[in-house]
Amino acid sequence: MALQATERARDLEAYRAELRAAGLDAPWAEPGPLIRPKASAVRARLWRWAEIEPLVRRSAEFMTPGRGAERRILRLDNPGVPERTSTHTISTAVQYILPGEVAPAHRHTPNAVRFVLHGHGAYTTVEGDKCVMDPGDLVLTPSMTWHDHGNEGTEPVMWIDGLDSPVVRYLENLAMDTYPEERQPVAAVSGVSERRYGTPGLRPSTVEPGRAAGHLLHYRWEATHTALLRQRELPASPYDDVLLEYVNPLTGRSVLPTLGCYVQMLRPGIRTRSHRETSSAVYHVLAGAGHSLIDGVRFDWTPGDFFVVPPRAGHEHANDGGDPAILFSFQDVPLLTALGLYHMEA
Ligand code: GTQ
Ligand code: FE2
Repeated sequence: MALQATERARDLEAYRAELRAAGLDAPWAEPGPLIRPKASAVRARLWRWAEIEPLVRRSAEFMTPGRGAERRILRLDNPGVPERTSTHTISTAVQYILPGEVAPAHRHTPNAVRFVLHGHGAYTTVEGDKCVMDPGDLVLTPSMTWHDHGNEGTEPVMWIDGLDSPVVRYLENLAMDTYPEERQPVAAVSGVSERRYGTPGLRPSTVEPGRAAGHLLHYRWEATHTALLRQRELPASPYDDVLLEYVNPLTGRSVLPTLGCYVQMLRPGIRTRSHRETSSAVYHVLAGAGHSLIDGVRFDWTPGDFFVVPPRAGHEHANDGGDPAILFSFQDVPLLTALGLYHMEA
C-alpha cells in the first residue's frame, strides 16, 4: 500500500515535469481553491500638504522641464503598490511649473487629467486647443492627444495629475511620442472645446474630427463650485453628502473611460455612513477640515492633503469644521463598471 502511494507520488512528479516542459500547469495539484482571493496591495494613507508643498518647490532646484526632461512632477507613492503609483489603477502626481517654463509637447496611451491647485497664467494645449487654466479647473488629455503645458504668468503654478497609466501598463500598451517641436501649433481661437460643448443642455450637431473629438476638455472651477453650492439645501447621499461627478456632456459618461473625477461637499456637521466599494480612490482636500475613517483608521485632513481609499475598504467622512469641506477625487469606478465589477455595500 505504502509502496503504491510512493510510486503514485513519483509518477505524479514525473507527470508534472512533463506538464512543465509542455508549457502546461495543473492547478489541482496544489492545495486550495482554484480562484484565490488576493488582498489589495493598496494601503490607506494620507499625504500632508505641509510636507508636500516645500518639497515640490525645492524640486525646481534639481530639475528644469524641457526637451528630454518632460515634466517636473512628484508622484504620490503608495507603499505596497509596485511601480510607485497611488493606487493599483491610478497614478497621481503634483506638477510644478515656473513662469516662462514649457513642459514640451508629447502624447501617450495613458489618459490623463489635471486639476489646478495654485497659481494663474498656465495653460495646457490639447490637440491645438489652448486651455488657459485657473485654480480649481479640470483639464483632460485623453489617450494619444498631443499636449504641452506652459506658464505665461508671473507666479509658479501647481496642479495635480491623474493618470490611468498603471492600467495601461498592465494591459501592456504603454507608449508615448514626443512632438518634433517644443510646442504644438495653437488654433486661432482658444478654448474650442468649451465653445462647442461647454453650455449645459446644448449639444452641437456636428463633432470635429480627431482624438479630442467629442470631449469637453476644460471644466472651470466657477461652474463646479456654483453647482456644489446650489445643492447646499438639497437632499444628498448618506455616504458622500453632495457628490458630483464630472461627465462628458455629450454622452453623460465619465470624463475618461478608466478614470472618473468627482467633487464633493461635506456640509458642516455632516458625518457620512460607512460603505465599501470595489473601486479605489485618491482624494484631495480643497477646503475645510475633517477626518475620514478608512477600515477603522482615522485620518485627519486639512486643505491640500491627499488620502487614498483602497478597494473594498470601509470608508466614511466627517466635516469637523463650521464651513463646508470640499473634496476632489480620482476614482477607477468607470473601469470597474465597464467590467461589471463595480459594487458598493453599506
Ligand atoms: O503633464 O503630461 O504626472 O505625461 C505624468 C505623465 C504628467 C503630463 C504626469 C505626464 C504628465
Ligand atoms: Fe503627458
